[in-house]
Amino acid sequence: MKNTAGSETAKRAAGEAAAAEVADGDRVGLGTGSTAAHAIRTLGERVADGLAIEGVATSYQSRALAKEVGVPLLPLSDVARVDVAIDGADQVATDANALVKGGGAAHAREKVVASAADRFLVVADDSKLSASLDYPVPVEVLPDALARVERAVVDAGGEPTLRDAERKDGPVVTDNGNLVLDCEFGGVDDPAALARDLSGVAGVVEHGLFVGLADAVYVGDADGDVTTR
Ligand code: ABF
Repeated sequence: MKNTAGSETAKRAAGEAAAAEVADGDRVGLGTGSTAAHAIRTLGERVADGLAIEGVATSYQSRALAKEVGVPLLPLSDVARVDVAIDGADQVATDANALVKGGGAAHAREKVVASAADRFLVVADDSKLSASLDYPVPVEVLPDALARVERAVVDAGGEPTLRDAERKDGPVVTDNGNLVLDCEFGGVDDPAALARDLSGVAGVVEHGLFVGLADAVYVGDADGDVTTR
């Protein structure tokens, strides 16, 4: 369940601006989604011009794109820290350091990379900004724990929906072999508290609330202008 609003010009502007922050010698986390893809393509162009970096992909999709554009890769399993990570979001709270991610079902690896980053740069078009978080929170679930986690989400005041694959019958399966529940909470008053509650449920592999992780948010608009928050 992906937030697809927002212009391509805005996404490209945000992705390019964040990619410009990457320096020679950096180890770089490569996010997932259409906005992060602009950053990866820009990094590919900079590598062709002589920039020496090592990329760490957050998904099959970002790994494939990095290979296509010539960004050298390290396996995530070998990496304890990266200098900078660039990734998109489905919703960005304007009044708190909190994001909803996971529309691409890659949020478990995305969070590993973001938490390993000295600087985590979020890239988003301006349609993603919101005074508070009300976007459904993706929760990656161990398949055998589905019923247990669904009940825990309901107990926490949420309404879980199993994410279905768009082009075939059956549920979405993540790169890690798990399922995704999109959990509607109406509005999330206290993202840190909900993040703690969800992390405490056995069978939750990872959820899409990213609280206190972003060091900067690059917001693009339809004119191609970028503001940093
Ligand atoms: C990833 O891609 C996700 O965490 C987020 O769900 C999504 C954003 O995609 P896009 O940039 O295409 O809107 O970053």
